[in-house]
Amino acid sequence: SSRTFWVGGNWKMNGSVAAIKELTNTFNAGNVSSDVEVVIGAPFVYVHLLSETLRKDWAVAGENCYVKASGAYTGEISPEMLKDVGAKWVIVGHSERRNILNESDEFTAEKCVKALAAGLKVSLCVGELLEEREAGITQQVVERQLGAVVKALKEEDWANIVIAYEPVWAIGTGKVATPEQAQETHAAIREYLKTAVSPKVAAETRIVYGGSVNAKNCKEAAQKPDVDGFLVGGASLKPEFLDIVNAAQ
Ligand code: G2H
Repeated sequence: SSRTFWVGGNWKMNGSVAAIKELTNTFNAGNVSSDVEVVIGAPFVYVHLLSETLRKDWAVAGENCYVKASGAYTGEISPEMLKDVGAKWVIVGHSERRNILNESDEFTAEKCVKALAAGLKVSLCVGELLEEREAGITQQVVERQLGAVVKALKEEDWANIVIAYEPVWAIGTGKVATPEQAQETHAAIREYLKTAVSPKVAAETRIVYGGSVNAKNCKEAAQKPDVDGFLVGGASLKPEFLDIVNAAQ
């Protein structure tokens, strides 16, 4: 397809100056395909360091942002600030923000709008909880999460969005979704985009899988027609991330 394979790292709240320098050296020396778009999400305080030291064919992401450019919002970080220190992307709506920080679908959608307006690209995370999968409402949950964003964006905005499908029961648990489970939900998301946005956006938007992806399990999933890459947590803190970048090769 015309969809360039996309692999994101999400370091979450991990790292230190020393550890990041070491990992960056490993990544910078890695032999990876030029057919892959690679983005590394780092904690806010390390975004500047990473954007100055990371190989220039890879991009840096913030892991979150606020919905204002500046002002009296103690402790928050704006998309404009992320851009100022070299980020090209931001991760929005990660399940840890939705579920631990109680961020709503609407707040998440507003972050997408403000991040895009500031010139950042967005890795938009969606995904169901274990009890939601067991209740058979995976698709409803994902469509509710996406629906808030669909409502807030214009059609052309979708060129700067990558959707990360991350079933919450597979996150950091070692319980990876099967390639068939990922493909099934990705195909359903694409079908939803066709009617909710447009056939063009459905065909062109990258939908990547996240949740316990590692160097061993990525190869088979990468072959599925609607799996356009990965968002990688734990394994993005290790040299094996380079193998995941090359998963589709
Ligand atoms: C899902 C993923 C990265 P992990 O949160 O966003 O993390 O690969 O550690 O499950």
